[in-house]
Amino acid sequence: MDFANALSEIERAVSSAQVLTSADLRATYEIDWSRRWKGNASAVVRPANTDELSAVLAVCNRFKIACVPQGGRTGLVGGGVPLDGEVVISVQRLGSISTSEIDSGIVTVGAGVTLGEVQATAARSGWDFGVDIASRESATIGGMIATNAGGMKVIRHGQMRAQVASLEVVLADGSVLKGGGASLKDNAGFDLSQLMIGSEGTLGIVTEARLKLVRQMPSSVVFLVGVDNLAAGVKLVGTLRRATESLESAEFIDAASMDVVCEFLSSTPPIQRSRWYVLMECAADADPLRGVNEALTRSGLDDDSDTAVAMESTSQRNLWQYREQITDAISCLGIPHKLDVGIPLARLDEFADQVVKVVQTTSPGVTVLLFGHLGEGNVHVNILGADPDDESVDDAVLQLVAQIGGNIASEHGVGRAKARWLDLSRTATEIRTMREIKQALDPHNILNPGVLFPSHVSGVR
Ligand code: 2HG
Ligand code: ZN
Repeated sequence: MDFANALSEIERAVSSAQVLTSADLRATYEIDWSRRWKGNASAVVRPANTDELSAVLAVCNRFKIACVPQGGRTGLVGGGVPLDGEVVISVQRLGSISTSEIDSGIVTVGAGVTLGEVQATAARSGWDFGVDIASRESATIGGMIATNAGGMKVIRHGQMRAQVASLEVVLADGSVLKGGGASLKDNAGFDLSQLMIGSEGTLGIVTEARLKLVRQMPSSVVFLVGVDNLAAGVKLVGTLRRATESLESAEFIDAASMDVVCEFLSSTPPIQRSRWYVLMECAADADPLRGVNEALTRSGLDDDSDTAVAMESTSQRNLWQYREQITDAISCLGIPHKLDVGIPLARLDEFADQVVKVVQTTSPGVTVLLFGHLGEGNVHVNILGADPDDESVDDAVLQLVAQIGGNIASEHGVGRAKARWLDLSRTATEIRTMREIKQALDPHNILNPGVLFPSHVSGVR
């Protein structure tokens, strides 16, 4: 009864057309992109602006209704999927884009704007955006901020956190937190916008962001080299970083991932078969090859036979697809276990050897694929062939990560997938402090319960 009353209040706030309750209309909002996370929502609410979203949260807070904020559903840790009858709050209709501060290198966008739209807006004004991920046409800025997304350009520009000038966020009780104003520097107390970034929808719902843009680099080169081990790849990246400031991306692909993506693309590897492949991009005002050849030579990798170099956009896109299409290629073969982990660069090689052994011992016969962002030691461990609900393989990988001094969530967040392992990466004091902040901002635990922290309040009806 309470829920019916709450729903009529919500309908009054956003109109009944934007409250989806029938199973067929809810269906696409109840499953994530990877098909790993699927549940049911008691309703899907689609506010058109901050005032509407604020009114919706105020009602949910009063009736203690659990909510799952949702963007483009491209997350990979179950952070945006209702598993337990929560109300989904979709930000997809928050689609405003303002270029009024474009001369200061700032664009202001609604949470539902996709990364691709931000990139296109930036490009039209002679700017670029510092974060890029393969799901750019679907991933929304709100979700990317909530998860502090990383991607292919972190080595040069940092993660989402580094691109945010200020945020507008609706808190659990419906009040609106607007950080930063129009100034470019703001040192008056806590940086609450930064607190929200990476909080995975547990502290508030981002409605609008002022994003910092970066310079466009007109000349670029993409190259793929084969290396025998990841230590050689790490050395090459270090050599390049010392030789040039133009390094924009440094990615790695193992032989198993290259096989899978080649099969998917009906293609063959662009260079000789190798145990590992390193894909890099350098971008500069001019002469992007400056420093690159020297670094390759110094690393003993200048032999044409195992290096592919692309100078113009079509051949560059062609090389990039061997890295960007791996996720889709794996998805065609089944529902993988995905473990996005951060490993100290000095121990990357050791981790790559050990993780395969550990997984094969825990779950004999499965396929392990390793690829990711070399600059940050960010490994995407994908495991095909294990039962999606059997967490023993996840446990084995995450325990190894902790033993080796790595972190359990490098760029995808903790979500529901890794909440039970949070203490492998955070101390008891850190977890207590995080819980105290959560309790202060969302005392009824209505925002994304079960995400980040293991669930302790079911909260729905
Ligand atoms: C990537 O870097 C994404 O391609 C997806 O973060 C990683 O599919 C994955 O595991
Ligand atoms: Zn990634």
